[in-house]
Amino acid sequence: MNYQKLSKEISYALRHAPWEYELEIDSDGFVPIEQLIRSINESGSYERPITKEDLKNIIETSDKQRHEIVNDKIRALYGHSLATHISKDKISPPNILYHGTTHKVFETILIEGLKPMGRQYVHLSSDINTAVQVGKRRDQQPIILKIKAIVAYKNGISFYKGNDKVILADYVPKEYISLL
Ligand code: HQG
Repeated sequence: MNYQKLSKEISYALRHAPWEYELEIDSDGFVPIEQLIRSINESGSYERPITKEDLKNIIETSDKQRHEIVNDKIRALYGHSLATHISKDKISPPNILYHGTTHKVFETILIEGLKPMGRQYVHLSSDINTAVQVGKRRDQQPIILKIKAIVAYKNGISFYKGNDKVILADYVPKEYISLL
C-alpha cells in the first residue's frame, strides 16, 4: 500500500475538495471515516480496498501531524482552502513563531504582512527547523521570518492551534515580522 499517495489524497479530499468525494464536512473539518473510505475505494486506485487501520497507520507513521481521528471521524488539522470556513481553537501563542518563505516573496511580506493567500489561515511554525522545511518546498535556501507572536496576540491578533508545530493566524501585520 502506497501510504504517501494515500496521505496526499486524504489531504486533498479533506483540505481542498470534500465535494469531489461526496463528504459531509462539519465546521471543525471532520468527516465520517466510512464516507471517506467508501469514496476512495470506489475509485479503485489502490492495490486493495483501504481500511480504517490504514488511515490510523498513516497518522501514526507520518513525518508531520496532518490528520486526526476522533471516534468515527477524521479531519485535516490545517491547510484548508475550502470556501466553507473551518473553525480552529484559539490559543495564546508562544513568544516567537517562524515562517519559512521564498526569496521571491519575502520583501512583499515585509511590506504587506503575512496573508493566508490560497488557504484559510496563515501557517506559522513553532520552531526554526520546521519553518526551514516549509520554506524548502519552494526555495532551496528559504528565508525565515520571525514573528513577535505574543506581542501581536496582546494587540488583538488571533492565533489558533493546527498541531504541535503548526500555529495558524488570520493575518500577521508587518510590524510583528522581521528577518531572522
Ligand atoms: C506566501 C505544508 C506574497 C507564504 C507546509 C507562502 C505548511 C505571501 C505562500 C502548510 C504573502 C502560501 C502551509 C504576501 C504569505 N505576499 N506572498 N503578503 N503572505 N505569502 O502553501 O505556509 O506538507 O499556502 O510565505 O509544511 O507555505 O502540506 O502556505 O510561501 O505547514 O502538510 O504565500 O502546508 O504542509 O503558501 O504552507 P501555502 P505555507 P503539508
